[in-house]
Amino acid sequence: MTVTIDRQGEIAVVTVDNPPVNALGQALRQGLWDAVGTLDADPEIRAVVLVCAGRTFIAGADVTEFGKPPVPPHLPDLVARIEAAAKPWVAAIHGSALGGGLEVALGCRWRVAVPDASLGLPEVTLGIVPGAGGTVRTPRVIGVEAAVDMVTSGRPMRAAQAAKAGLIDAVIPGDLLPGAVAFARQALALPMPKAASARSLAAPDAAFWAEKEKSVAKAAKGAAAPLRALACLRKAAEAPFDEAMAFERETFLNLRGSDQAAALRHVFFAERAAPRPAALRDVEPLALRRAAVIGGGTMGAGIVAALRDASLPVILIERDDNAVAQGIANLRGIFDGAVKRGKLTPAQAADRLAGVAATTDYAVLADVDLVIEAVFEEIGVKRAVFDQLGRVCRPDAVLATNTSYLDPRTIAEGVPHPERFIGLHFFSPANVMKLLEIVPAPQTSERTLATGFALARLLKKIPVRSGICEGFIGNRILKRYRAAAEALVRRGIPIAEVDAAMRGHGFAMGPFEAQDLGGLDIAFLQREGARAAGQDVPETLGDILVRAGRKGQKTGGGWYDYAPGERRPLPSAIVTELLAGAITPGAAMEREAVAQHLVAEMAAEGQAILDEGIAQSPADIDLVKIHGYGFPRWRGGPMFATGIRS
Ligand code: 3H9
Repeated sequence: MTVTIDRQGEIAVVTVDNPPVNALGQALRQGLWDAVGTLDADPEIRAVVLVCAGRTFIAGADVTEFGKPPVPPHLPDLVARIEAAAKPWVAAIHGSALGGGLEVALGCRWRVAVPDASLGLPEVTLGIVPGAGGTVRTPRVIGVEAAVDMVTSGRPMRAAQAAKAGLIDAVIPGDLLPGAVAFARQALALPMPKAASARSLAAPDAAFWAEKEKSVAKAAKGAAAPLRALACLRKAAEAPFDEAMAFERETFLNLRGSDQAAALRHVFFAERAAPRPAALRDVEPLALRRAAVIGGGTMGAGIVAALRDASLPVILIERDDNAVAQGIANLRGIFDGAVKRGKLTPAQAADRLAGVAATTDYAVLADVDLVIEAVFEEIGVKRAVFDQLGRVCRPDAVLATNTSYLDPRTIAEGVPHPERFIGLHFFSPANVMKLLEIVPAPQTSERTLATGFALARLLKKIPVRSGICEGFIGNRILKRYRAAAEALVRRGIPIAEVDAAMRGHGFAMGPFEAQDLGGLDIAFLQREGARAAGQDVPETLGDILVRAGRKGQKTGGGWYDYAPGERRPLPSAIVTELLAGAITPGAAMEREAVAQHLVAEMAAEGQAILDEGIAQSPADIDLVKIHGYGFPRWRGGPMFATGIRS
């Protein structure tokens, strides 16, 4: 039974129970539709409390229905029916009231929520706009400006903020249901508030909309839905209610069938599947209570911060007292930065730091459950660390190496109980970036692998399993992408054109600007290492620049010049001269063709990675590029964008 009715005197309690997230599938819509009729006809009942069983209030429309023809009752009609009911409804919210869930709540006369509830209209993140009055009722309840912010960003609000904005009428600190029933009883004694649809709003002027269009377009980076949502909000402010509803519905239906919406749904489901691979469903991971990180440099400190954000106590090991002090300073820098950006309070930052014990003494690792090594990317240094870990750690403690390029098999050689060894490739800054490549070695046990995934869930990261190859999934595709971009430059396409093409395609940066930011020297040193080891690695354009001292922004120039203290790339006459001998001008290329060519190159490498069994699915490759390399989410990743699907 999805919808049940219970009577508490003059108050009816309608309970929705549609696991896992009470999504508004057809059966639930029908159940609520019928409940309105039943309760309207019940003379004993004066008000209705709508509450949900399980972990959340209604989390939205059922996204799995989006590919199919809509079946009545349609959500906008259901919301209108609740709003027009003879008995007023109170939405009692816990967990998340998102999308259609919030739209149903907006059809209720009152909304109450527990303190940790969150309320939002995330439709734009799925490539659509709210389709059941979200853009029309929300500005009537919280004002146009706040509604624009909420709908075009898709960001949810916590209960306290929602109460301040007027989106909810009360925060219920104790048990939700009795609190909501008591609220309903008291509310009945007061004058009935106007339905959201009947409220008036102050329409802003044209200058307001022009400015919002600019800022929304900038943040959207090519995604269509945020601007369409803004158009709906403008209609809601300027046209009568019914006209605005019709406009929103039409916009919703058009976008629902769009490529962008399909891509964003693909990412939505891929992200939810990634942390729990089917193959590991029955494998119990090791419980993680205490962790250690070896190395407090940029990467190590970032990993410590990520572990502390998940409330794990952490031991940080460095090689001498100076390095210990530097590691602590790096951590302090991370937490202070979070305080400055308003992400942590000073007290929380102090608590994060207090949970780190930094030392040079490996003996204290005797009882940790997990050690992540994040020292210098050099095989000898790493093996020396694992030598020590092998001696002091519990035989069941998971020992992980954070490496981008080294072969985990070589690092693992000689580690006692090699079944507990695993590669974990974090992305910098490790406390911010969502991607975690999980790289099992041949002897890695299923339990160790499952622990890697459990760690990702704990750190709220997107884990992707990778087989062993140079660069794993992400950096291997990056290498191909960069080589293909260089090949275009060799054919005479200007560097700035290639970057502009990728930005125009939705990337935050083009391949050359990104190299200037990160530095050209790391990849150069790697190529040099391979050459020294006798491999045949052809000279790249990047090599020419590094040899001329151009390592990127940090040296004042790389692919571009930079004015002192500035980050704006300026086309460089020196680079033109340095590369002149390597360029053979060919036919010009449109920007869109440049972008499509480079995405196709990424996808071709992705296909090779799949064929070799390095990646488990095209969706995994998409997640890697989206979460680690700035691939535009609304294109679904390189595999989805080129039609290679699971
Ligand atoms: C909308 O409402 C449009 C309307 O305006 C217009 C209509 C006309 N549908 O995330 P989790 C599944 S658009 C179907 O791991 P959590 C999910 O796939 C919608 N399934 O849980 C997973 O399945 P499985 C606007 C859904 O506790 C399981 O539920 N709403 C939906 O970490 C658990 O998910 C949203 O965008 C759905 N809507 O987080 C909200 N949502 O177990 C999207 C989830 O088989 N949802 N599933 O892998 C969320 O943000 C999170 O799920 C939530 C819970 C915060 C609710």
